[in-house]
Amino acid sequence: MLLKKITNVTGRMVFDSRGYPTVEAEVQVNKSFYGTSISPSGASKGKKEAIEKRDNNENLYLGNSIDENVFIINNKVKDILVGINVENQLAIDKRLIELDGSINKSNIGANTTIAVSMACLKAAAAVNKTSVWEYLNNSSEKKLPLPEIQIIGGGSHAIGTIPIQDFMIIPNGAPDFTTALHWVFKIYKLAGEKLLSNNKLYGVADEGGYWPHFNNITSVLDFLVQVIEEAGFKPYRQVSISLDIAANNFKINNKYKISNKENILLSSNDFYSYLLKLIKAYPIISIEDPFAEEDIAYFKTLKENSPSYLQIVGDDLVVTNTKLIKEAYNQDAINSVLIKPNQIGTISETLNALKLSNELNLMSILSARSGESEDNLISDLSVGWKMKQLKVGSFSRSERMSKWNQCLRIGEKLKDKYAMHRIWNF
Ligand code: 2PG
Ligand code: MG
Repeated sequence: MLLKKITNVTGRMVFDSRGYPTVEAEVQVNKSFYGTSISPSGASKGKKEAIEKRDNNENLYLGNSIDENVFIINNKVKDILVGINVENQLAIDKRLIELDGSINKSNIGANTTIAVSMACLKAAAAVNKTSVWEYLNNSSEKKLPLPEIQIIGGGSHAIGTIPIQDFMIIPNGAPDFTTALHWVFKIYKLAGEKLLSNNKLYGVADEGGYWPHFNNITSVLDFLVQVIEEAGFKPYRQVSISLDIAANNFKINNKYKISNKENILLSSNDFYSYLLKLIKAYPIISIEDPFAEEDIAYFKTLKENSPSYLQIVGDDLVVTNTKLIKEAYNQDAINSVLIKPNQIGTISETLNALKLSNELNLMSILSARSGESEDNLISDLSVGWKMKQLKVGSFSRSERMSKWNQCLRIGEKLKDKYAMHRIWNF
C-alpha cells in the first residue's frame, strides 16, 4: 500500500496544437513512477462548461498564460495530494473539487484539475505496470471505438467559411478498425485532391480537416456525398455523414446565420425545417448541437420527427454535466451525449456523466477538443471505458493522428485484433 502513495505533483506550461499555453501536470508515485498529462482546450464552448483559468495578462501570450495554474499545482495541489493512494481516483478528484470550491472550477481552473486528474490516472496505471486502457478495463470484452472523423472544418475552427463546425464521416459499415481507417484515408485524400484541383482549398482547419471555400452548407454536403461515392463507398451502408452544427456559435440576435457569404437569417422554427430537410436529403446519421442551448425545445421536435437511426448529440447543451444530461433527458431533447473530460474537470466526474448516460440508455461518444496535444489518453479511455464511438478531429496533424495511432497500438493487443464497435446496420 505504501508503495502507491503520491510523492510529488508538478505543474508546467507547455503549448497546445494551436500554439497556446496549456497546463501539463506530472504526478510522481513512490519517487519512481510517473504520470504526465496535458489539458486540452475548446474553441466552441457550452455556456455552462467548467471554466478554463488563464492569467489574463495581455502582455503574456495575448492573455493566455497559465502561470497561476502552475503555481497552484506546485503548491496547493501538491499539498493536498502528496501521501494519498494514487489508485484512489475518487478521493483525488474529491480533494481537487474541494480545493476549487466553486460549482464550475472557476477558482483553480478546469484546465488545472483535469491535467492533474488525468496525470494521476496515468500514474496509477504506471504503478501497476500496465497501460491505462488495461488498468481500467479488465473484462475480456474489449473493442475499439467506431471513429467519427472530420473531413471539413468550419465554424469557429475555420473562421469565415461555413458556420457549421464539423463535417465528419462515420465508416459505419467497416468490419474492423484498420479497415475503417483505410476507408477514411481514401476519402480524406480524395477530398483534398478535389478541393485543390477545383481551387477551393484554403488550408487545414484547427482539427486537421480541410478549410475550404464553399458558398453554402448544401454545397459542402453535395461535395461530401460525391467524395464518399467516388472513393467507392455506399452512403448509409458503408460510410455516412455526421455533423457538429455547434449552433451556439451562429445564433445571432435570435436568428441562425447560416451563411457567411449571404445574409440568410433563419428563425429557430425555420432553422428546424432547414435541418430536417438536410437530414432527409443526405446520408446524415448523427447531428450534434443542432440548436443553440436555449432552443432545447427544438431538439425535442427534431428528435420526434427524425428517422430513428439519427443520433441527436448533446455537447455544448450538456457539457459532460450529470445535472444537465438529466435535464436534457427529461425534456426528451437528445438520444446521445458527447463526453469530454475537460468540460467537467475531473476523471471521476467524467465517469459519472458516462455512467448516467448508460443508465438512461443514451449513446455516448468520447471526444477530444479542438485544442489538443500529443497526449493520447483519450484513446486509452475509449477502450478502458468501453466507449462505442470516438471523435478526435481529422486525419492529419500529429495531435490528431497520435490518438488514432494509440488505438492501433491497443488494437494490436486485443484478443480479437482491431475489433471495433458497430452501431448502425443499414
Ligand atoms: C466540439 C469540439 C470538437 P471544441 O465542439 O465538439 O470538434 O470542438 O473543442 O472547440 O469545443
Ligand atoms: Mg461539439
